[in-house]
Amino acid sequence: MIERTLIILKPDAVQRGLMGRILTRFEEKGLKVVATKLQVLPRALVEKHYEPHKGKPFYPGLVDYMTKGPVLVLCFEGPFCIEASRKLMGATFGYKAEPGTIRGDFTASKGMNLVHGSDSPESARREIELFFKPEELLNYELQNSPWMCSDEDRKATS
Ligand code: IDP
Ligand code: MG
Repeated sequence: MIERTLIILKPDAVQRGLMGRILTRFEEKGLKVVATKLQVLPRALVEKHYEPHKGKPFYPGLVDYMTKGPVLVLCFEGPFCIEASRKLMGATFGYKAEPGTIRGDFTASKGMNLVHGSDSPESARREIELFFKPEELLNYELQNSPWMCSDEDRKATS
């Protein structure tokens, strides 16, 4: 199944100069960037994006953190892209995330965890629509795609 997911390299990833290393993880996995923008996110957009967490104790701090500086917003596409990306990211809290994952390798913080990734097809759809206009999502083939995605991958549902 070819899916799309929304990934955000959070302000700490930009400030710590980790954008390249984090992006490499996704590229090496064989996921294709179909849209990207570097942006200081308006508060209202962050509030909408994290609406499912509204009311939780960490919500105000999360909104502050996400608006503190530029972020790199990306849409990736690939086989089982949503689950694959979540695995690359690791567990939410850096100190609990497995070594080898992005969070596990680069942070021990609870909330300041470098990267966002959609957690389901429904949230991916909602989030991609929040951050990108349809015409900003590019349709193109990577030269090596026949070696990264089989017919079975395309047809499978999970
Ligand atoms: P996820 O990013 O792994 O999907 P969520 O539970 O969706 O994790 O939480 C969204 C974001 O909110 C986290 O990535 C993290 O930045 C922040 N967050 C979640 N729980 C806490 C907490 O207990 N303390 C501080 N920040 C938190
Ligand atoms: Mg989440």
